[in-house]
Amino acid sequence: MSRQGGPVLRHGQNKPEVHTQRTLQVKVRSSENPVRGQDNSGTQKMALLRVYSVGLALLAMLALTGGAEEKGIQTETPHWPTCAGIPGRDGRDGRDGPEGPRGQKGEKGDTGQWTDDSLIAVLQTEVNNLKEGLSKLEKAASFRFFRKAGSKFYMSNGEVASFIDGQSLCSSAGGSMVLPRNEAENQALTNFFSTISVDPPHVYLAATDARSEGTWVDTAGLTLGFLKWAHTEPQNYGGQEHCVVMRKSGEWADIKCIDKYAIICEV
Ligand SMILES: [Ca+2]
Repeated sequence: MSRQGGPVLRHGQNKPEVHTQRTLQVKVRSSENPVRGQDNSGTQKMALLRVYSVGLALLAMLALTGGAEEKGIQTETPHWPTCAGIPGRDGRDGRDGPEGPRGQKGEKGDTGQWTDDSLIAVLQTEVNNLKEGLSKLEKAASFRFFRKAGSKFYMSNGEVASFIDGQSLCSSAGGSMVLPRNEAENQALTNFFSTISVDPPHVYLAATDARSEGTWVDTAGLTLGFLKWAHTEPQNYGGQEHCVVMRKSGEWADIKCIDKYAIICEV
């Protein structure tokens, strides 16, 4: 039995062609215009080349993106589960640091209390000072003229004598011949001497250069640290002036030690 509408297979013929819709369309178009068929083949090649190029570009983009993600994964630090061990011993103490700045001055403390020993020591010192002052006053009061100047007493009877006699007079009274050690004492002695009327108006000082000309020393042999020479003095006139007197003006001059001048003592 034959099928209607189906292909007829004859002897000597090849296997019947099976045409799909696509092949039929291509065949129809190829049979209609062979030259145009060649154009379609070139167009397809160009289309394939474009698809191939686009595919290559997509692969390159995927490779770059994948590479970047891969780098990100490699740089990430893995976190491993940890387990705390036994704590170690404390380390050694470090060296002392440099000294810090000085602090502010503190408040004044409370006044301390006297102890029996310290109070007795202070009272003993005061008693000794009073005794010394009283002794000086008793000696000074034995003279006709006396005056307190600082810690000293100047005293005189207004008499005149040689240097040697004047030293003996003062020593026997419990004092010594006057000798100013500084400008203040020189001025105090000048003031006291101005109240005494004697002639000539000069007073002996306890200094000499008898042992070494020009080197003025006190009765203990110590070189004087204070001098108050008048203009053109000392002269050592005639090579015999080895003692010194103070004038009413307070200035000094060298004289002969055997000459008689006012005597003032001090204690
Ligand atoms: Ca002299």
